[in-house]
Amino acid sequence: MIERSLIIIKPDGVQRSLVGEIIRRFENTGLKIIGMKMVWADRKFAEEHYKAHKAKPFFKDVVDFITEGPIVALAVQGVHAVDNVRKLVGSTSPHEAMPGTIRGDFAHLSMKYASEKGSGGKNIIHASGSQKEAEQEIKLWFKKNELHSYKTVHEMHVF
Ligand code: FUP
Repeated sequence: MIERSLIIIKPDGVQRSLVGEIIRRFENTGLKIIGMKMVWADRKFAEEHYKAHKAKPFFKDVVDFITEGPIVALAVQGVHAVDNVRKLVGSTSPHEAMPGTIRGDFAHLSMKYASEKGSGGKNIIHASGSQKEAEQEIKLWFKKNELHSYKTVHEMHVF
């Protein structure tokens, strides 16, 4: 039940200075940050990250978008981490994301709007969709020695 999940604060989140606000929301729940770094991904790396979407019409747009500026990658750990992170992040399309979620609070566009504009959907954040995806993504984004094992006070109170 203790899982890990990968979170990426995308270029729009970084450029809008939302990094602290976003990380605070995960930390507040007691999820443990076990890895964190700022990276400017190149196209090859971004294409690997989005390889599941290779055949989709928006593939080039999402690769363009995630490589347009630096991003912040985080690996977090906790009980049902994948679902808990997705809950805090909200629906993929910000216009459907509930208030209180990161996408619902800080964005409002739809994927339809983004497609018509010919751009990747600026939805601030990426979060792993399943445990399998999380493990693959953490392996892609972090080397073993960039992931840390330590105790937080939350393990006494919320785990
Ligand atoms: P999510 O798991 O919430 O990141 O969403 P998906 O895996 O379905 O989509 C991957 C990324 O493609 C999302 F960030 C949103 C983006 N996307 C578009 O830019 N346009 C689309 O029409 C659909 C998805």
